Amino acid sequence: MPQIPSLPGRGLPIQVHDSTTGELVVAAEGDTATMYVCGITPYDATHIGHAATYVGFDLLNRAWRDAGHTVTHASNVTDVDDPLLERATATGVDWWDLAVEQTALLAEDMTALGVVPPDVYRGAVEAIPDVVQAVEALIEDGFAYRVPVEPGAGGDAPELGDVYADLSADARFGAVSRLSRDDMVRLFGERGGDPERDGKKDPLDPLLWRRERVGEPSWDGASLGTGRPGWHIECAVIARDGLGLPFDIQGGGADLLFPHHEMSTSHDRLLDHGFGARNHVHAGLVAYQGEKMSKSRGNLVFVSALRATGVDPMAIRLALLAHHYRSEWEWTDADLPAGVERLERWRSAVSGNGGPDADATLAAVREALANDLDAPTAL
Ligand code: 5CA
Ligand code: ZN
Repeated sequence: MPQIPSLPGRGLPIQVHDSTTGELVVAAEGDTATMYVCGITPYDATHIGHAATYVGFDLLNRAWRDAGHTVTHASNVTDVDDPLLERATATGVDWWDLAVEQTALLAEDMTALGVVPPDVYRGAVEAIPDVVQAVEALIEDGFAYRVPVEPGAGGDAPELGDVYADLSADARFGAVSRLSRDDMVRLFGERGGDPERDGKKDPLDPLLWRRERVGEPSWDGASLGTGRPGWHIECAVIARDGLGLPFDIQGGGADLLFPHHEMSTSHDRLLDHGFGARNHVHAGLVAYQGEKMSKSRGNLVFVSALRATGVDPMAIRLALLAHHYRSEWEWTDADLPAGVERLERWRSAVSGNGGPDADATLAAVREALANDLDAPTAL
């Protein structure tokens, strides 16, 4: 936990861009403010894209505190999912060792960058009993159904099948991203979904519980049978249990708007017979060498590698904050030296005694941050 300085006076109400309406909203209206920020899938952490997203939401956390809110910030670690298992198999390491090592590295990097840690922080694996109960409740209510598994799957109770959410039960499905049906089907296939799976009622119906498969880890699923959780229900349950429903903001990188946040909000709506997240906020994706920085493409710049060169992590933080959280930008060789130069200039400026009155600067910084966290202007 970094030391959080308190400043004289109070910040303005913070407006942020809601991805659903495209409009600025004051997402937290009461004394408290709640946000769920999707955490990493722990392989190949922490690249500059992850760091930009987490520093962006850290700015929201700090701006909210400065505006007088008591903040509760919840997050997860997707410590069992297809991409993690695939990477472990491809590199010949134990999937759990990989997850533990990369989760620890994220914590080290976030600490170095001064990111205030989440108040509620849970792994997919530790949330399994709660996910199982939630999926059982969805089946009970008629909001989820079983799909037969292929021969050899499902351990000693193959007849139980995998479980999928029935999106037709949620009249408001689609209200978060407001995408066309064609776009939804395309993105679902590109981002971890299985539109081609036989036996589903709708190609978009998302997996809630995947039965045991040979060579994959599985856990006791009570009436669901042995297996592991789907991705969206993991975040829906951790957010619900950590923050209560509804909560103020669901956040992450822009790649999570659909299907992940559309689906997890839908799950929370059905679980609560009401609401999920009130607002959705997304950080722009950072590119490198002309393409989105991503684990699957491998065009990565690691925070830990930059730290290993001896650079002050606060220079990395400044390099990230020089870009507006919503902009899509490309990390280049010029970013880090600019952060280093700014840090040196600031440190030398404040190293003497005295100086001009800071009131006008503080007011201007608060005004910039209240306007959709405009960090470049604030810097
Ligand atoms: N575990 C899931 C979320 S539940 C996941 O998306 N993990 S991740 O490791 O792929 O990404 C972690 C966070 O970093 C997500 O919020 C994601 O949107 C964000 N992110 C990933 N790549 C980039 C990028 N190039 N630029 C900005 N943010 C990114
Ligand atoms: Zn998530």
